[in-house]
Amino acid sequence: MPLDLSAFIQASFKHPKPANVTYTYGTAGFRLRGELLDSVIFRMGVLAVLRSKKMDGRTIGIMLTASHNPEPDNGVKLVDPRGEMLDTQWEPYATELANAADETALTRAMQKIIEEKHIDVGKPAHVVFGRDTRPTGPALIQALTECLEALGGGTTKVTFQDYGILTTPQLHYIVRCINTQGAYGQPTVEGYYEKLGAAYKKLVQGHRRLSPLVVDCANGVGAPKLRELARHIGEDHLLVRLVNADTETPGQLNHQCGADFVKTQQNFPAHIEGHPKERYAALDGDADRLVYFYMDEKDRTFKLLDGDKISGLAAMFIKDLTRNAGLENITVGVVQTAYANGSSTNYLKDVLQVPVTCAQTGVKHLHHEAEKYDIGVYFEANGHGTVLFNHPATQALAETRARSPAQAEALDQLKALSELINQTVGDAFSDILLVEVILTHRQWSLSQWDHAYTDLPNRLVKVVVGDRAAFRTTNADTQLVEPAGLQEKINELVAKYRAGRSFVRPSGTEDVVRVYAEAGNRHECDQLAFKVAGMVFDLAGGKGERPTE
Ligand code: G16
Repeated sequence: MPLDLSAFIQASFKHPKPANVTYTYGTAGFRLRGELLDSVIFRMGVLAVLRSKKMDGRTIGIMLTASHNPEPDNGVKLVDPRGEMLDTQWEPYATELANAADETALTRAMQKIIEEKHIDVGKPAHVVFGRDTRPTGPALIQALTECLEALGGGTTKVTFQDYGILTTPQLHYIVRCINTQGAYGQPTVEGYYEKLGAAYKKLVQGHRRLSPLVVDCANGVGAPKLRELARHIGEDHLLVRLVNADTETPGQLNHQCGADFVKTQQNFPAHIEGHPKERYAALDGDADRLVYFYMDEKDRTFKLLDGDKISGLAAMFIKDLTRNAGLENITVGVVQTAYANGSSTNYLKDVLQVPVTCAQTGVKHLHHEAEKYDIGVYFEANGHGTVLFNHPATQALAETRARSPAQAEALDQLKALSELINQTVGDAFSDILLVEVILTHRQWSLSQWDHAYTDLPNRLVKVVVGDRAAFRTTNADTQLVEPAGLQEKINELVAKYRAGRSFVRPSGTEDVVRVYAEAGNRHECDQLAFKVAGMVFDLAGGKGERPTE
């Protein structure tokens, strides 16, 4: 049956592509200044509809957010039926639709997808969407709605639902719930709180509650939503105090605060001075990343517990539980990226003795690697991650009969953990609850958790260059292929530093090139990072100020 596009083409005239912009699908979808995204969001409605038809009418999600980026930016992430990121094979289609110069090119691009993917356009499509708190969100939602309404006219059977303001992981959760007909949970925000809250309470039952957790909410959507979750769980089990929770004042989102700020600056965010007795955590702008931090009691310095520390803690706890549950055949593995601190990798391999895989940056890459383990723990150092339980692991949990009370308890706890953890994508809320469960069980302070291993000093520097597309990497982002010759120069530098390591890659979310370095001591690490950054700046037409220590 041919697709009736007359209403759609009329609607598309209202959302023309700006002539001078080329859109690139990055690490997590399209991301740039919100006012440049009207046509892109309109067209992502098309992609979601085609993807849903291809998947036999299963629900596809669209999240409007630019996560850790500054407030004027916005972006779009597409969610596949099981709640994971859009299949990477479809990314080129997204790029093609976004860059189609006019309606003729747009319909041609649609036709190409239909033909190449053998899509039966007579199939129904269902799309759900949400947005974060950015000021450009409502207008972009309007563009998306106009697309879906126009495509839904005639015979094409397109239905959709606007879930309003959500965290990114809440939308991922809802998509999975809808597509499993509720087996994963109720497809509502209430259902999400219910599922996580019930599992959390079960896991901390009978243990002494920890002191309050002060959470930097990046002045984003995490603030109202974490408040709701905490209310749902109740203060008897979880005490949180929200800081940087202002979603009303313009310009505050991610400004001097949030997980990305804390991780990259390695410092306290605005409105948190740091007190040795307090426990702190930070979310990013769409609440899919989490880092913890504290002030060291002895030397009163800032200490960071990033994604690597969270994955070490989770792997340690889960490994212990699988052993106590008698599930020796279940493999627990960890997936990291090149940004993982060298000490964390050593800790995982040598102390915990778990297999470790290194994946390319981007949760979409880590997620699929983690699926290869029975229980796959994946975290990026920036705090983005989760834990996946595959079918054999879930089956073993359901079918293993306990022969002792201790074994029964471990099995129950693992089952509750698999409910507590949002297995669709990295989720700062579910990760907070996971960390709090483990710390509650061990009655550990943040500093006791931190003592598992000592991070090698590390540094992340952003360099603005003429064209970041000139940078191409290989080997899970650890080596540069282009610009030619630059990797050799980096290698020469690195060889001069004890425990030195450095790599360079183009960001897929910001218009910068990222330089990462670590070395045996702070001084050498900073020196290495800025030498490499300076070299990148000089050789690749750096813009603005040359990076200096
Ligand atoms: C996104 C991705 C993450 C990635 C981050 C930075 O996070 O989901 O996997 O680590 O961007 O990517 P890049 O270094 O390419 O800019 P978020 O939280 O911003 O959506």
